Amino acid sequence: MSTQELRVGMVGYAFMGAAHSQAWRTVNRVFDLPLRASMVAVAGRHTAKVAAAGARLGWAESVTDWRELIARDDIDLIDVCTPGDSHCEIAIAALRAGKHVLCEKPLANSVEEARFMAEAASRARIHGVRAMVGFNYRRVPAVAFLRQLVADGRLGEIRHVRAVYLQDWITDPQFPLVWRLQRDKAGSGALGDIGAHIVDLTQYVTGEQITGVSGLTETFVRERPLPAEASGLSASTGNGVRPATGPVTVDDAAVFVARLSGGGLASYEATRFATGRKNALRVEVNGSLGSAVFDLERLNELEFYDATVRGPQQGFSRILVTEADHPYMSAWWPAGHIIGYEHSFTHQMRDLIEAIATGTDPAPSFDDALQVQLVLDAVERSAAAGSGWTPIAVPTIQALA
Ligand code: SOE
Repeated sequence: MSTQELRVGMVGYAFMGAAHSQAWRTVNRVFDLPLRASMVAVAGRHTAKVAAAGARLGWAESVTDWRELIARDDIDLIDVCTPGDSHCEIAIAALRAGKHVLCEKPLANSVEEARFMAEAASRARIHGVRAMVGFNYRRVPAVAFLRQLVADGRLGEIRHVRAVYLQDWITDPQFPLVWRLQRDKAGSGALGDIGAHIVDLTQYVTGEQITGVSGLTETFVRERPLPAEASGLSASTGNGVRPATGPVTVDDAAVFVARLSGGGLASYEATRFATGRKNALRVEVNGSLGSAVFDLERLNELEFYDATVRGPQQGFSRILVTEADHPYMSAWWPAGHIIGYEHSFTHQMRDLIEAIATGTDPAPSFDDALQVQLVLDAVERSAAAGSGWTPIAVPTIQALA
């Protein structure tokens, strides 16, 4: 166990902050690494809330201004776990101060911001400062294994990729207008929040890039009640006053098709209105020699179809990705003892610490995430332009007669 520390400051402490904190607490207890992460301080806007979160999540101190973390010389890395509207300012300030950065996905709320961030990361890299983006699903062992199978040619030429990321947490029209539903804070809706994951993941496992898209987006519920704290009303609105409402300014769902740099075709679906689906991410890759399927709800498994196998036994096999020689698994339990969603974040921190210690660039980089941002932007522009959209004339009665 190294005694040299990697001193971390985290900004934000909600869902991703909690997931990252779990990983910072765990990583050096599972992996033998050249650096030991120390959880120096967490920053948040509300004094009492960030102090409570810091104590619960394992941070030594809590502050109410993220700029304090960047000014401190006892912090080496800034972990950005805030809504997208602050990624750019915080990450660039940290990089300019010579601090490594881990930034949650999507990188930014716009291509312009993403470009600024990628440029800042390139400049900082000259001084040995590293930057990485939190596309954590790359670090699920079955996903990393799928990438290996493709890279080893086991699927042959990639013909089709189909990826869905399905949630349903806002199907109730009374769900309040939280920050993820506001463009100025989130940049986009399902497209940037969960669509970014399947764009990155499919490019990662295939080693190919999306070269063009045609897409549709939709906002099914366009007006929602303001959150109690925003509307100034008590949560109960006990006086019977109907809570104020506000406009939803992002997509609820996005579907798009794409061409891949290797010549294949891909389809993507990212929605928060797939009623009954809670966090259903599924990727299928069809190649000339075989196919593979990853399903987050069975994240320890990979379905594999080997077209080179002849005879009646040919079919999809279910590979349990828990052997010691599967990615990351040697650090955990004996084969068959499965891991969970949170382990992908621990693997993410492992790879980041390893890169910083060895002076190499962690992946995905800000440049990788800029490319994802370009895809997201292209989908939005395609949807807005209605490009490639051919309406179907509604048949008139006499035409049917
Ligand atoms: C909400 O959609 C969310 O928390 C995403 O922001 C995460 O990136 C995803 O992994 C789980 O769902």
